[in-house]
Amino acid sequence: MSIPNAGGALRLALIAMAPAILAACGGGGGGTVLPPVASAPEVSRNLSEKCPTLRGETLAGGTVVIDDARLVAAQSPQPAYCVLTARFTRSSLRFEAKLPVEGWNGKLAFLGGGGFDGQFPKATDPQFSPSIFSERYATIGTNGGYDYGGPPDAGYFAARFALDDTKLLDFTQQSEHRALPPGKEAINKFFGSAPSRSYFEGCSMGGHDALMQAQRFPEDFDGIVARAPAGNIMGLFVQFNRISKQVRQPANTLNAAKQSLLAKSVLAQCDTLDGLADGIISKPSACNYNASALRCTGGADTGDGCLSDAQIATVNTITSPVATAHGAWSHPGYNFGLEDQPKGWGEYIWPQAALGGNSIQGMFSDGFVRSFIARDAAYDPLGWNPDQWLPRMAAVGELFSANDPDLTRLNARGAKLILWNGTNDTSVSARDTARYYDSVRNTLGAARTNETVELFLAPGVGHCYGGAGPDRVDLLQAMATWVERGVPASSQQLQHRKLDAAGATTMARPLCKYPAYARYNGAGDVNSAASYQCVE
Ligand SMILES: [Ca+2]
Repeated sequence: MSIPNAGGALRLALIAMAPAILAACGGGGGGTVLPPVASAPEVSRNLSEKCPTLRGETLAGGTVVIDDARLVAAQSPQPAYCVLTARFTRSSLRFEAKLPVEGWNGKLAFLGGGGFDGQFPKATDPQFSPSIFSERYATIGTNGGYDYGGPPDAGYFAARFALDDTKLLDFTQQSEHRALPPGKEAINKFFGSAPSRSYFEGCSMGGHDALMQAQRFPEDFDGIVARAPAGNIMGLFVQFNRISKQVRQPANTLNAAKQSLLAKSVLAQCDTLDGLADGIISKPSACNYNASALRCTGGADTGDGCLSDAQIATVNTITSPVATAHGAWSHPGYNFGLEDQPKGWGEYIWPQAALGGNSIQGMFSDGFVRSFIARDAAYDPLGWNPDQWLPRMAAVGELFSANDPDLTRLNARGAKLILWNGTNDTSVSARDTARYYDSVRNTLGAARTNETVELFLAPGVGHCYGGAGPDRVDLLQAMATWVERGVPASSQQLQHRKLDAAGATTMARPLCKYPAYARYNGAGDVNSAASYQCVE
């Protein structure tokens, strides 16, 4: 559900909530250095000259047209690309391909979108792996099946595209699957060979799309990186609606002072459960916090030093599970931690004046309820009861849900899946991603799961990136190593890193394969990964 670009009043709101969303440009370099040019200048010149000649060519038997192809000069960290855009003639699905004119590594990185899509993903956004550039992948990304012309405003969140069945089908499950064959065809036209390997990486809705590939189109990719994957999208929207209804009532919400009170109280109980008081709860599964410890005497709001019963109910709503009748759709709630931070509960949960008192969870779920479920722009999401819409929920879920734990087909062909989630993500809950991993393990068994899937939780990290904890790790490179050299990501001594504005590492922790977490040794530099062990 990440928000790629924002403008106007909403931009201001997002700046206040999550500076990293807008500080993304140039932030994804990770200190990596582009490799030396591998191809001869002669080849490069040929490709440069060839690039614009692709304009007007057709793909997929004439059903896809390349409507633009042009050279774009290198701009760090990006290499020089032939950038082409192509459109499907019978729908509004479009894709963009970026083809390195020098030193192509022979491989494809397909990029998943974010939020309600409507534009091409940008590999410079921090949720993507820096090896996309340093290893010179060709990339493809789609518009999700429709174009949204402009930054995410009220119209973007309204998601009216979902009233169109073709756009709905593309957005929910088909856009990448449909774009892959003509995308590979364009690569073949340009380079004279198809990609030797095809990988997929995406976060948030792009993580949902990653799981959609793993579950429904397991032949499409050799390796799939699913960051903060919103695969349980139906349960997620039920939970978004439930929480946003609660926090939108002014008496229920927590002002800044009460958010800080709660955050301090949570840390006092849960911070050192991982061996270190660092403001990061690295073992959230052991944090059984109860907000009633902060109850105002009598339960009414008597000031910033306590929480009223209504405010305690809000905390309980955010952190507790929800399920529709018969359990068809469910969600496990959110972890404690970063309750007073812009990249914690501030990012998706707390209401914002610039959003008319709504929250980002509410903005997204209002659009979902109105355009996907009720298909009525005047419908009041505050009155929505999903139990009264179960047939429609089932129909949309058949298209949209990417929560199937049966990865037998992915396992059978030897493809791999890496799951990753920040523990303080308030859009895609780390609990939900862990629950999905557990369900895969229950379905495939431990041995086949280990062959195919690994999950890494990033302590103190918010949605896709940012937060108190170290948030960067090149999972595309980890995936390529797993697929091509047979070394699982968990055996690659990977580290999460926090980077300063210049790209230097300021904090590092080992990646621990779930259910292990990084425990401090009790001695040594707290910012060095060597001072931590992965323990269960
Ligand atoms: Ca800690």
